[in-house]
Amino acid sequence: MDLFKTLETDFPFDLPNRSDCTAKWLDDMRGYLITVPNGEMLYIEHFFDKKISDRTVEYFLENDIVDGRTAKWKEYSADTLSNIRFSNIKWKQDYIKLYGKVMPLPRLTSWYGDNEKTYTYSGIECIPNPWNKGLLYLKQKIEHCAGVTFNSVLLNWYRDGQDSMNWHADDEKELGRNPVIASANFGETRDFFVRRNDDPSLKIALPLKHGTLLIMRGELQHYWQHSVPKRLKVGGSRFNLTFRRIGVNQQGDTGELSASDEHLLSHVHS
Ligand SMILES: O=C(O)CCC(=O)C(=O)O
Repeated sequence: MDLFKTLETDFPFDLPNRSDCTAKWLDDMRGYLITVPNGEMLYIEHFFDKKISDRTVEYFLENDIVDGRTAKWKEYSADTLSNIRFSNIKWKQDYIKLYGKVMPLPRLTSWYGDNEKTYTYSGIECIPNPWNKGLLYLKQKIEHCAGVTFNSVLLNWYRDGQDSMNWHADDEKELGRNPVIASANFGETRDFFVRRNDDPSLKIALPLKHGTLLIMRGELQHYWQHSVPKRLKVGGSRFNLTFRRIGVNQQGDTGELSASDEHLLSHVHS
C-alpha cells in the first residue's frame, strides 16, 4: 500500500473541496475512484504502459503517404486527408450544421463496432467499421478492468490543441440508462472537464495522459456534462477512444462480464 497516495493533496487531478466529491486510491486497480453526486469515475493514470501507448499512436497514424510522426496534420485539408489511406483506422472529417452554416467538427473521428451498432450524435449517423486487431486488443484490456463488455468505440483525433470537444453528455438513447463509458487516451495530455448540469460552477478537471483510462459510470451522463477545451500550447496529436455499449441495456442486459465471458476474452490477443 502506497501511504502517500492517501494524502488528499496528492491527487493528479483537481477535485472541488466538498464533502460529496471524494477520491480514494484503489490498490487493486492502481487508480482512483472519484465519487461525485449522481455518478462516479475510475481514473487510472497509467493504465497502458509507454510501449503499448507509443505503439497505439503509431498504429492510428500508419498510412501510405506520409510519416505519421512528423506530418503537420492540421495543415492537411479535408480533401487531402480523404486521399490518404490510413492502414488501420478510417479517419474522417465530419460536419455539423450550426446556425444554418455547415461547419467541420474540430477533430477527426472514426466509429468501430459490432455489426449494425449504428450510433447517432449531433445529427451525425455513424455506421460501424468492423473491429480490427489493435482495437480488439485495447477493448479486451479495458473490459477486463471495467467488468463490462463493449460493442462499439468512437475514436477522436485531436490533431493539435486547437481541436476540441464542446460540453455534452453521452446520453443518447441507444446507450441506455446509466451507461458505462470507458475513455482511453494516447498522445498529448489534454484536460477533460466534468461539470454538474444544475450547477456549472461545480467542475472537475482531469488530465488525460498518454495511457490514461477513465471509466465513467452510474448516473453521471444524466447529471453531468464533459468537455475537452482548446489548449493552444499543445502542438501534437491526442487520440481518445470512448468504448460504449449500444442498444443492449434497454433489454435489461447490463453487459457485466460473467466467468465464461472472461474466459472467452483470453482468446483475443494482439
Ligand atoms: O476526448 C475526450 O476525452 C472526450 C470524448 C467525448 O466526450 C466523446 O467522444 O463523447
